[in-house]
This record gives sequence, C-alpha cells and structure tokens, in this order.
Amino acid sequence: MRIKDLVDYQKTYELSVQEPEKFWASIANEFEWSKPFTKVLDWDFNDYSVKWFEDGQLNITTNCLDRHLSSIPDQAAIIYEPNEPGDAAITLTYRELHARVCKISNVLKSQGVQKGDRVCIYMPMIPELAIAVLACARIGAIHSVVFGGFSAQSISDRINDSACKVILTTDGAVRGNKMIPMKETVDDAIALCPSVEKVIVKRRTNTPVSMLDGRDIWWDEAESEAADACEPAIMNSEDPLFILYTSGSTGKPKGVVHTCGGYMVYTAYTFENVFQYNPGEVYFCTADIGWITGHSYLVYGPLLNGAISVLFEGVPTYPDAGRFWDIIKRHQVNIFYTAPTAIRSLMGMGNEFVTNKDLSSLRVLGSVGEPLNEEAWHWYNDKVGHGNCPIVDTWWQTETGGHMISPIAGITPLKPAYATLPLPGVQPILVDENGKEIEGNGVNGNLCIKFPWPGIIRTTYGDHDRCKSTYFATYPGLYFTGDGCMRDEDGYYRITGRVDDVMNISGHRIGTAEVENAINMHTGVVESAVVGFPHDIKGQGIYAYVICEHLPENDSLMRKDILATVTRVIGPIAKPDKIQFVTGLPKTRSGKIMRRILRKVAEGEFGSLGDTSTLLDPGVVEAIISGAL
Ligand code: 7RM
Repeated sequence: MRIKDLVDYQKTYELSVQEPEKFWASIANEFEWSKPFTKVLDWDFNDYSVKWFEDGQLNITTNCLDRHLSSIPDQAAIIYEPNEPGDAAITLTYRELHARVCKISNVLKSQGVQKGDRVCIYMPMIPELAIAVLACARIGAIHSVVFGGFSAQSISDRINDSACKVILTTDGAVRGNKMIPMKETVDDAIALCPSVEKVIVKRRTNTPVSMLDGRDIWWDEAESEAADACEPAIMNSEDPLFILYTSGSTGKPKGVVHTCGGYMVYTAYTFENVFQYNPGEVYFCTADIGWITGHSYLVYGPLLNGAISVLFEGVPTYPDAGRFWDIIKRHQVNIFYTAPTAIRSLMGMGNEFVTNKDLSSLRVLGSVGEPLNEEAWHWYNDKVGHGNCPIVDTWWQTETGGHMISPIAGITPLKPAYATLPLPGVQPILVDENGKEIEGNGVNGNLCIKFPWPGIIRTTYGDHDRCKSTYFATYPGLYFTGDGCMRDEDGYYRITGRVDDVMNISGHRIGTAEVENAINMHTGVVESAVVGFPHDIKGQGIYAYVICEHLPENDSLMRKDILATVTRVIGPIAKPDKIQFVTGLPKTRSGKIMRRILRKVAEGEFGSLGDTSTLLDPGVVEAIISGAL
C-alpha cells in the first residue's frame, strides 16, 4: 500500500478517514498472520481502551525475519558500524540474523523466560542489542530496553516497575574515546531488584567484571551451545510486545506499552511510505535503540520491510565531526535519519567536515525528536542533501509508536520547519484550553488526535488510570499529545514544543519534576524548581533554581556536587546546564511555583514577566532577577 503521488496521498487520506477499518485491514492483510483477524477495531477514548485486529494471531519476528528467508536470505539486514572507524563493519544477512535471534530465543527459554515475562535490556549499540529485542519478541517475552546512558537507580526503578525476570547487558561499552561500564552499573541496579533471576552478559570491551555463580551467565558461551531454530510464539494481536519508559510532567517515568499486531502494521506502513523505501536501499538511522526511534525505525520498521539497516555504535564527533558522512560513503547510504541536535552541533563545527565528502548515494533525509529550526533545515538541505534530497521532518512520540505528521519523501511539498501534513489514518485536531476545537487555518492550539491509529499506546504498565489521566482526561474524547502546534494558511502543521512540564533536551524527554526530585535528594538542598530554556545546540537546556539550607560557602563545588547527584539518580543527560542558588521561589498563594516567570528569567527576559499579581511575595522575583544578571 505505497503512496505514489500527491493525488494518491489525498485519496488515501480521504479513504483512511471515511473508512478507517477498511483502510487498515487492507494494509494489515499484507502481513503473515498465524490466524487471520476478522475484527479490525474496537475503541473508546472516554474510558480508554483500543484494540486492533483483536482476534488475529501473529509473531512480529516471523514478519521481520522468516518472511524474508525465501526471497532475500543473503541480503544484509543489519550493517554494524563499530565505534572505531578502523574496525571492519559487520554485516548480518537475513539468514544470519534469523539464526542468531533463534539462538538467543533458546538461551532465554533455557534461563526460564516464558511468554509474558518481562526482560530488561541494558546494552550499547551493537548487533546483539537488536538480537536481544527480537529474541524476546520471538518467544513472547515483553522487552523493556533501558537506554545505556541511564544510571543504576534509573535501571532499578524500571526493572522494579515491571518486575523483570532477566536482564541482558555487556561487560562494558565504547562510545567515542570513552569506555563505559555496563555490568558494574547493572550489578548496582539489581542489588535492589528482587525480581531479577538471571543476568546474561555479552563480551564487548573485555573489561573485568564480577560474575555471580548461579545468577550471571556469559552470552557467548550460551549462544554457542544453543540451537539455531526456534518456533515463534503465537501471540494475540493485543498481547504486549514491549514496554518503553518515557518521562511525563509528574513523578517517575511511565512504561508505555505497545502491542504486537497494531505496532507491526503501523511501523511497517509508516517506514515504507514516509521514506519511500525501495528494495535494496541502505537506510541509516542514528538513534539509539534505547529510544522509541530506535525501536520503530532502526529495528522493527526496516526489518518488516526487508530493508538494510545500519546500526552505528559510536558518536557523531568521533574521530571527528565527519563521521556520519564517512559512514554514508562507506555503506552507500540512501536514506539518512537523525535528530536536529546532531545537525546543529555538526553545523557548529564547521563546513570543512562535510563539504569534501562524497554524499552522492543519499536520496532522502529525515529528522526527528524536536523542532528542526530553519537555519538547521537549510544547512541539512544544502550541505548534506546538496539540494536534491527531500527532508522528512517526522513528528511523533513514544506513545504514538510511529510517525504521525510528516512529509512523504518526494511527494509532499516541503516547508522548512514544518512537519507538514498528517499521514493516512491520523486525524489531528487543535483545541484551546477549554477543549474547544479551533477550526480553520492560520491558527495555534494544543495538538490532539481524535481517532485511533494502530500504533497508539495501549496502557502505561501496571497503572491504566495513569494512562487515562495523562492522555485522555485533559480533553475528554481526545488523545492529548502535550505539544503546542500551529496550522498555517495552507493547513500545514508546525509543532511549536511542549505545553506541559516536559523538557526536550537534545531530543531526550525529561520531566522537570524528575530533575527536581533528583536535586532535592542532595544534602543541604531544601527545594528546587527546574525549567527548560532555549539552547543553541540542545534545543533546550536545563535551568535549575535551588534553595539551600545555608547559602553554600563554595558555590562552584556545591554546583558540581548537585550535578554528581543528578547523574547518579537519573544519568548525565539530565544534568542542569545552569544552577542558580536562590532564597525563595515565586509561588502563588496556593503554593504553586509559577514556572512561567522562571522560564522568562531563564530566557534572560526580565522585562516582560506578565501577570505577577497572584504572587505571594513579589520581592522574590526581584531577588531572582538580580541573582541571574
Ligand atoms: C520520536 C520522539 C516526543 C516529543 C514530542 C515533541 C517532540 C518529536 C518532533 C518533535 C517537533 C518534530 N519521541 N518532537 N518529533 N517536535 N518536530 N519532528 O521523539 O517520546 O521521545 O518525544 O518530541 O515535543 O511530543 S519522544
């Protein structure tokens, strides 16, 4: 079901709105189901529940792997580009990937993992991370990948929330010129995780690690003894496929649950259409598999389409800021998908790293994670795409499973900094604070979606009420995205950023409350308030206002100590860029922190603080401003 041109897009979009069940059923029927579905959709956005292809049965790995064995067994599925540019890249064909996934499936089974069990994966970007994900899916275990940059505390919170039975990790990791411990961090994490029975450790760095007898086993030994065939578990369409934790405006990150059938159909459809993927093309997504982009558009979407997916272990600036371009040349990449923060940081390092590179293989460029500003759009278009690669600025979320508002490469007329138009099956609506629809064009509002699509979040693990209240209670009957959005005169959508207390730091979602809780754990801290502020490279930076018991004697040491605490509690990605010690916070009479004012001060806008009449103590604001100057 590939969209051919703009007229076809319009016709397809119409059909998807008029007859959504017919539309999605015809796409879903292109896959292999062990039992075909007869019912397409059941939904309720008020008492939230959504079911797609409910009575169908399938295994997503049959569709990612087995299905390609008769047609393209010797074609590359994954090309692994190691951290060191001098090390040989490793290609896994569909046949090889299938065999290795089966082996690890058998290893997991032999370690007691059963259908429905939760398995945590904490690994660097090596092929075994993708293999681990697919092995879980093959036996019906629910994977929960935790990004390799998170702290031991974050891992144990996530493991405990979903009672994972097994964790897969490595001895260590290499990223750029840094060596990073992995097993050691896992050891610290699971000291507080009673559910964990086994730890499976892949060798990567040959760093010495402690291996507990009876609990810890070596991946390589276990894999070498395992059989290379494993029958896929037969899953109901609505059985959970994975949990992925993501930050919200309150409390601890929540476990977003995606299910087998709908997620498969949605990631496959959007991958093929948005990138207009052609058989045999090489596709390179720079996201880590620890985030939703890596799940949907490095592993599942590409493999479902029999694509060739490049998996890069390192960082964009090692050994220098030309690394991405060297990889594109080396593997003759046709489609390149990255984040605005990477584009901006490479742009800042000078054109000499990109201008002399052979990028002639490129056909399509993509962007994801945060707004792509015009300056970065033009640099990407001119210096990387040489003016002849469409840029697909894809707007979507962990909760949406796949692309929602995005150009279709080469088909949708582009506008810099716009996600452009909704994909087939996606029905956006803008509402005001009272939930009233804002109709017409040339308007701004809160972005909601009014009809389900197959990739929509099903629940937040272990707490369905949290799912209902987070996404379906703000505007009854609608899925609320948390984003602000403008619809211009042409009906084109431009995402303006979060309207809740979620920050977007280099494309990573971090809740202000999470960072505050971490800062408040530091000894001597009484209270803190955290806001995002505009940052040239990261998109947003983190600004923390901190009240201490006593004004610190050594400001700079106290700042460093607080950063160490945040790193320990969450991870280095949540470290504030600025810490300002204050003696009071602007609060309303009811005790609510007025973040609006703190955001203005963080932006350096002291003149236009807006309405401050509800402040309990207006003097506090003057003190904060003079401290910020
Ligand atoms: C895929 C992903 C989701 C949040 C989302 C937005 C922001 C993502 C774009 C974007 C503007 C884009 N999942 N966002 N893509 N903003 N243009 N193309 O990033 O769950 O980690 O984050 O990211 O605010 O709500 S996520």
